[in-house]
Amino acid sequence: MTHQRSLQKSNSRSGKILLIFPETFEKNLSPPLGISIIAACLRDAGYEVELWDQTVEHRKKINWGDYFLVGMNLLCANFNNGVELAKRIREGNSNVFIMAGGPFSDTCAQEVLESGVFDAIVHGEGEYTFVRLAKAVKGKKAFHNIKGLSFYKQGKIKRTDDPPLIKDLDKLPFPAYDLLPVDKYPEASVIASRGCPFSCIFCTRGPAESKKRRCLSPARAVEWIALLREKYHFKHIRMVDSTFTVDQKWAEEICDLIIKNNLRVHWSCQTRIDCINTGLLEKMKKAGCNKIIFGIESGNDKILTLMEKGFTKNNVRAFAKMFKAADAPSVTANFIIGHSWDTRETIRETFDFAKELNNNFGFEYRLFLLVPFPGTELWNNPEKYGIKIGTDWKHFCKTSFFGNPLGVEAVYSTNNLSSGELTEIYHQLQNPVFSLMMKYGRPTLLAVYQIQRLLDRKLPKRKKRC
Ligand code: B12
Ligand code: SF4
Repeated sequence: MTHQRSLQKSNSRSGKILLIFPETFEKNLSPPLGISIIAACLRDAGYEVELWDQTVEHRKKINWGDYFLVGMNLLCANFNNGVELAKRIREGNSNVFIMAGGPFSDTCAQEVLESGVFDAIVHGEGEYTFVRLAKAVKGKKAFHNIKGLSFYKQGKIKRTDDPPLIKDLDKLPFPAYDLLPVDKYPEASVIASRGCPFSCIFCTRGPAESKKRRCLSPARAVEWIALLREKYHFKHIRMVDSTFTVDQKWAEEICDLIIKNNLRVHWSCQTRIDCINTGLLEKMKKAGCNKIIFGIESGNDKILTLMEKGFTKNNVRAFAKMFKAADAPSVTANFIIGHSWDTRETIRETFDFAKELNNNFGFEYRLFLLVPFPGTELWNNPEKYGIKIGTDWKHFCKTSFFGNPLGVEAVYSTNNLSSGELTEIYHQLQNPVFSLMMKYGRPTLLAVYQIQRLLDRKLPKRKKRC
């Protein structure tokens, strides 16, 4: 039925557009970039726009009749909430045109459209596509030739050609921060480049990303950081580029400009151990970088090769030595457990490697449970990798040490480990007692674990994060 509604919708008397980040199990730590950059583009094109980040403003008084167009950012984690919200919006305004974009919509357009509440999906980068679509919907014109969309046509889902990647990122406006309650976020994020040329099989990159990397000019990137520091008074900025230092000269220029402009900001970023050198590490620290996150992923060389990571444990050790000799920001090493080829033994190797880096080089480490997100090489070829993937979207989200680990469940099983076993191992890893279990064996440590739980009950409860 959705497909028959589309063109009559713009009869709505209203003239505003609302972009929403539907609620998930945790709050956004920083203003969501995707919808707020699109909002700025729409405003530049003359539309009246509002933003609602439901993760930080649970309830908001909204008169649905005011909008002719609503757009939502959908992740696996908020797809179900997005559908429920879209149903409520329709009850309040049956003429409204409802769109979705973001990682889940981009990779699972069929599922989103089959929910029956969305009129169209935007694939990839949404900035220019959404402005074109708004124009068509407002003017009651056909939108079926606009590139980068999926929608129902004559009962079938049609996907139009992909638009070209945005060439000049400097031409995009900065996010419309003034439309968000910025004081509700502890930090802000900046994306100075889009894309990553590497091929790790578990990685989705993100809808605005591809193998081809595009960068803001260093001057524009630093102007963005200065805006957040000086106008919005954020003290910490997370650079959310997939791999910040692929182009080391470019990264160094950004650092030079931060230093030259005396921005006095703390920032973090993520990159790879093979995309960095001593000079850059030291320059980053001088420019206020206080943490670099590296994806190390496994403590087993064979698995590193099979996942196409492109480096070995010895490469990591060599990097760690370089890091130790330099005046560098602190390092967090991310590991994933539950790769297709993981066994209890290789997970032990991963855990031991994390400890080795911690003991010898002071790296913090975090262990994530793998999630084969839609759009990854793993998701596209489960048989090839010997995994069976479930589709309970609410478990395609809680992956990690971020937030509350309770409720995290493996959404897949491998040839070696069932989803139950993976979940169990993950939860054991959340507890320091697990390290002893690795050393002394399961039965002894399960006993220690039970004793610890009994002791825990006598201690005051830990505060929940969200
Ligand atoms: C920064 C970031 C975070 C930050 C901040 C998020 C925030 N909003 O403030 C933190 C650390 C908090 C975070 C948390 C999580 N994240 Co996160 N995050 C990212 C990251 C690295 C960058 C997002 C970003 O800002 N991109 C830049 C902007 C410009 O791109 P964009 O958001 O994709 O938007 C573009 C398009 O998608 C599209 N678009 C987006 N929305 C809309 C809406 C409409 C209407 C339209 C038309 C178009 C459109 O147009 C935009 C502009 O081009 C991405 C990976 C990536 N590179 O994208 C992962 C990513 C989005 N996160 C992911 C996940 C899983 C999570 C967590 C669930 C992790 C966890 N805790 O277990 C949580 C959930 C967050 C929540 N609120 O519950 C996954 C989502 C995968 C999926 N299919 O669902 C991603 C893709 C990374 C991955 N693992 O593959 N995240
Ligand atoms: S995991 Fe990191 S290095 Fe690998 S493809 Fe994704 S963004 Fe690039």
